[in-house]
Amino acid sequence: MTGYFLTLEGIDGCGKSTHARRVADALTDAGREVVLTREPGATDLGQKLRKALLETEGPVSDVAEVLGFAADRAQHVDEVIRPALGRGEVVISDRFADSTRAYQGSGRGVDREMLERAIELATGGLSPDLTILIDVDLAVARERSAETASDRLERESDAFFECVREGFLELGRREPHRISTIDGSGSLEETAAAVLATVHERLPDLIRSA
Ligand code: Z5A
Repeated sequence: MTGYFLTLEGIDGCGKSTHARRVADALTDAGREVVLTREPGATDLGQKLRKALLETEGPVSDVAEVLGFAADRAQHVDEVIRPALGRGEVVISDRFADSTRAYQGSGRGVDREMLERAIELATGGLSPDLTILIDVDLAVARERSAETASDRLERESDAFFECVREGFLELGRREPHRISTIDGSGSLEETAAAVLATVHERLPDLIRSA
């Protein structure tokens, strides 16, 4: 059986963790082995890097931030993602390399070539079969994530998050064959139905070969 790699992306509070769980449940019900995972923090090393990346109070340089997320991703790919794909499982990751492109690239303004070199090093060229980008405007995202604790990145300005959102949308326009952009501003059920319809349409073998 072929392994598949799906990622969900979007700004904080767009609903991607909720919809990643929904897709995982639907594919498990269809008889697939599913690994639901996330970045940063899916491994033991990743947990420590996540804490450092999101909770450090002192200064963190842009390059250190890029390399921190890259180190988390390298361990994630090596320890979790590649082995599961090798076993023919479906890997669903809540965030992957597009988050680096949007947050560190469009948000922080880090040089694109440098980012792509770090991504290539961390992933060894592994790219998702399908990425679902859940797009919501900032007001909706802020309302949805209002009750969760605020970390170093979540404290960034509205202008930063507008750049990150636009960065994600630009990635969707640039790579429409891989990235499917879904309007996440409707109800939970409406968005869940749109996400599942996209998975069925883009990866018909995923269900057929179950
Ligand atoms: N980061 C980075 O900068 N560079 C990188 O390379 C990587 C990450 C990999 C990780 O934060 C931070 O790391 C993140 C980007 C950065 N920082 N920011 N800002 P995290 O893992 O702690 O959190 P997150 O991934 O940003 O988001 P989240 O808190 O997990 O939220 P979410 O996944 O987008 O949303 P949710 O938890 O699924 O939903 C939020 C609520 O909305 C929840 O109560 C849902 O029931 C509700 N919801 C969801 N969908 C709907 C709809 N359609 N209608 C109504 N309500 C809904």
